[in-house]
Amino acid sequence: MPATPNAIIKDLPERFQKAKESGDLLFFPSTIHKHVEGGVEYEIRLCPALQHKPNLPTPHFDAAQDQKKAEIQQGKPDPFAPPYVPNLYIGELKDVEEDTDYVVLFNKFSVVPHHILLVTKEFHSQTAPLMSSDLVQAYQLILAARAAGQRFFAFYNCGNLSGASQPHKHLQLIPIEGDGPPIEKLARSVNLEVPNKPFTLNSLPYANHIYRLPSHLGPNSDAEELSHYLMSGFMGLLDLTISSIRHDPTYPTGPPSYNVLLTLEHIHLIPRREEWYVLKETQEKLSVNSLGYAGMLLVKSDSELEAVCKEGVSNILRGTGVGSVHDLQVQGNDGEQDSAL
Ligand code: B4P
Repeated sequence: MPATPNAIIKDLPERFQKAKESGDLLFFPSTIHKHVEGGVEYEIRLCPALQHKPNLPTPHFDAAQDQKKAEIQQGKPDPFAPPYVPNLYIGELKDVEEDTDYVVLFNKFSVVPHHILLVTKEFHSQTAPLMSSDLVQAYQLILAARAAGQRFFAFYNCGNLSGASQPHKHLQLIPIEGDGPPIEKLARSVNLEVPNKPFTLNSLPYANHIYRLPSHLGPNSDAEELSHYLMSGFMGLLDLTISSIRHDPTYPTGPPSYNVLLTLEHIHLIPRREEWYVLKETQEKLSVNSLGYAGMLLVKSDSELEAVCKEGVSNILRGTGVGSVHDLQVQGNDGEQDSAL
């Protein structure tokens, strides 16, 4: 029996506690370090306990069009397929418009309490673009959290070079304290001349494409209206992302990789060309996923923290992202407006 987004959000604290106490959910304590650079206050999360979590090899998502292939490539069962671990299973959601089912699970390796995964019930590949139902279900969870006085945002690591480690299609949602992730705050400060056209944050040294959702979207919006705005925004950003990638002559072959951030107010798409950044100082490899492009990086030791600050967060994000061709996109009228900061 499908649950509602409100019921999922309401049950999180009690279920999280139970999952943690059972030992099925592993919680890794961390501390946040603020790092100001180029006018952005980045959040670098130091989590030494994660050193003991093995890094999963990145699966080759391109060939993983079904669950069995994905399991063979990973050399182990798909953790997002049934039977679900009862303490990690929160409930199911159904998108009636698109007749698509989802399961909501706790992230087994949790750094932020109440970090959840919105997983397609049938196997779909993590290289596939988001569909209307993916966006609507994630947005409805964000709205349900807002109604309960909390701020959540969703992210999607799409493709081999995006920081993803599981080939079964999943979005992730985490709560955030204060008024949002650092890069979202920057996006919010932009005054748009044309309200429904994508824009870019020019002060960031990598290609980024952002769409502002209309402010009237809320708990009273029906799925059809949400789908209309979320999909037209997402498709416009995806075109620009592909265009940014096409302008990079050395971009690796294969399906494009990119990160998606979905907040109450914006959709962000960031094209990716590298999963890892090698820190000059220590030669350590830093994995960057969507959260990095929200302005939230994860490090596993004091020396890594120091090396990241020395290297500069914007150099790291430029290294794993793609160069901006915003001016060409505006001249070519590729659907992006001239902006911002
Ligand atoms: P992916 O999209 O495939 O990859 P990811 O979020 O980059 O996490 P990754 O697995 O690469 O872990 P990492 O060491 O970088 O997402 C897969 C998700 O499924 C992850 O959340 C993973 O933990 C979860 N998962 C894997 N096996 C599972 C299972 N059997 N059952 C349920 N869930 C399972 O990072 C470690 C953790 O820190 C991740 O949760 C990551 O999302 C989180 N994290 C990274 N940066 C962070 C930041 N700046 N702030 C807070 N948390 C951060």
